[in-house]
Amino acid sequence: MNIPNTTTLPCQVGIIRHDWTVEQVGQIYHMPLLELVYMAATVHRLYHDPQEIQICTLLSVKTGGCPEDCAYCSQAARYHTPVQAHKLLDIDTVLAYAQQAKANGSTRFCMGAAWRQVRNNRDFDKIIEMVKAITAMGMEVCCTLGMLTAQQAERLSQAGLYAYNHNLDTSQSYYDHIVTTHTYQDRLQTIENVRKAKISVCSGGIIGMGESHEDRISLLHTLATLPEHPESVPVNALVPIEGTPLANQPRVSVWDMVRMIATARILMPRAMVRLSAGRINMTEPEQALCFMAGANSIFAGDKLLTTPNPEIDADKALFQHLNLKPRPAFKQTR
Ligand code: SAM
Ligand code: DTB
Ligand code: SF4
Repeated sequence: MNIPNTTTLPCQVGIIRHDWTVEQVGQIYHMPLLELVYMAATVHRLYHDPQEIQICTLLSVKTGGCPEDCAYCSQAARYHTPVQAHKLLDIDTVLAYAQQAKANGSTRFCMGAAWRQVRNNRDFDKIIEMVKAITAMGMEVCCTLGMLTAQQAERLSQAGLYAYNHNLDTSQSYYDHIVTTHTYQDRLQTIENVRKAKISVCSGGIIGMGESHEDRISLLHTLATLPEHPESVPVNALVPIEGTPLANQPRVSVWDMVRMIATARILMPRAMVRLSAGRINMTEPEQALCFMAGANSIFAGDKLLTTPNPEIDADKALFQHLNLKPRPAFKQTR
């Protein structure tokens, strides 16, 4: 595609490609910011209705006590964080949250559990029941439960699970600065298991963990060169958590969020790009710039998993000011 008035790139944009080179990703990522936003906005309009934003709600169905050492996470048992741990919530409680999320306009409900991996036990049986019941309510159901085997992915798929979130989080080479209790290859394997079970893949990352621009470029390159692009790509700004190794990281600049979102949009044109953690610290115009750069999904509700998120009323005002409308559930991207 030729986009007028943009920096000429020695590569094609606007088409679905899986053969991006790291150099090409770097060239896009480092474009002059407004040129980058313009290119991303143009690609966005080829594949999506730019007025539509997907509204998702998160619920932590099992909080804290996780054996892993992810340096950003409030739920890792080894760090002394302010999070109150709890066992798996019962089905009725979760269904009540899902009903409320639907009533507030969410079309996707994402359940998170602080597990290293799923085990074939009663808790997994309960999750399966939750997936069935929330799917029957007409919502897209997503889970993020840690590592999955191919058989477990298949079981979730049979229950109607629409999407599975499993983030790569950062570059392969920076990963062991952040996590040592599982590997990047483990993450890729779970994503492959999810893909094989015909569940939609949600995978993205976090910025602000001390990584370099090259690490961010490498993360985007890995995602954009998977055999199939993830259907959704969450871009999280680190929420620094007291007690974790990353507690004192400086706040991510909005320009970095915009650059990350715009590059993801150009590399993976069909994906839903989610402006995820970090909205609580952003003004309306800053969020608008992220939407302009190709973000078309958010988490709504006053809590993410364990940290605060903008109030429903603030988001309603944002949608009104920008004339945005919620994207219907199960809509296929063109
Ligand atoms: N245990 C599962 C796993 O590791 O995939 C699911 C839950 S985990 C909390 C889901 C994702 O939330 C992480 O991969 C990370 O991208 C994001 N996340 C967690 N804590 C965060 C934080 N403090 N700031 C930004 N993103 C965070
Ligand atoms: C994702 O990429 N971000 C969400 C969701 N997937 C599971 C989680 C953000 C968590 C932010 C920190 C917290 O609330 O604990
Ligand atoms: Fe947190 Fe998930 Fe890592 Fe556990 S595996 S510490 S819940 S990010």
